[in-house]
Amino acid sequence: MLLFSRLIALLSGLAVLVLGGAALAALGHPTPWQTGLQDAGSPVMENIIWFHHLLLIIIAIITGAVLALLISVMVRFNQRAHPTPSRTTHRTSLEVAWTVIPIAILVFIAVPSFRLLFLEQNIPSADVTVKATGKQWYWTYGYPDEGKFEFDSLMIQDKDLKPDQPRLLSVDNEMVVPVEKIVRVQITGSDVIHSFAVPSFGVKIDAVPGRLNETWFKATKEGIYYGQCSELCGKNHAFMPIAVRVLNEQAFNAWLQDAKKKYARSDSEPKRFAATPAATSQ
Ligand SMILES: [Cu+2]
Repeated sequence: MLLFSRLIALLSGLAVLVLGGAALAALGHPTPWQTGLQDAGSPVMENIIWFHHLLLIIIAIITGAVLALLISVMVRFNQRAHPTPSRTTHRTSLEVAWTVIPIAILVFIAVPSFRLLFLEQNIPSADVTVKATGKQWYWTYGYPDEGKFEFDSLMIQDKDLKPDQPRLLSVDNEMVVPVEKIVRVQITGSDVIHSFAVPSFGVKIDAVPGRLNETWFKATKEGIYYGQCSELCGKNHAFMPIAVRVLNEQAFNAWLQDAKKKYARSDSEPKRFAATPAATSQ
């Protein structure tokens, strides 16, 4: 009974940690003292958070059960309480149990795990395709189905920040997508390996030169979602954030018409490294 109440205390402590963390989290960006994951802005991230909580509960139960066993052994089988030890060395039913129970737990975890992997990797038919190219040290976005335009997205320096712009995350030209639409993101690198990551969408995928990777998300709420390059790519790795602005369909279409004119290029060659002076490796 005592052990049971200890287990409950441990679990409720963990629940406070998880819920407290969730309460501190925000949609689209990290907050000071946040301990949990960022709030979900896409169905995939909702599933990731659900799976994370499920695993945390399973881990807590296992840890509590092992702790209870250890304590009960220490109390019941120490030399004072139990001076003549039993000479038993084998017990088939016990050995079967400690093999079968862990297997059952792993199978129980595997089912939602594979379901989640399938959700992430099986890209539904897309409403919008965005191509993101990682460069030292900024991102270039293109909308291949909407014409040839591309634009560079550079971090805003501290001295140029407006009051509502978070430091090290804000950019001059955001990637823009419509709300409640399937967005396919094609990712590549132009120099070294970068990684395109937006935590609220549950997206993280390498940007590898010479290879086109694909992922997807469906933003469930309008707003601005921040992420960062997540593969060490050289000296300004920390200064190539990702900002995704999610608009309603009408506003998105208006932006698209503007963008086609604003970022139109007179030459057919893509503009290279126009935003930073001659970039070199490392
Ligand atoms: Cu990087």
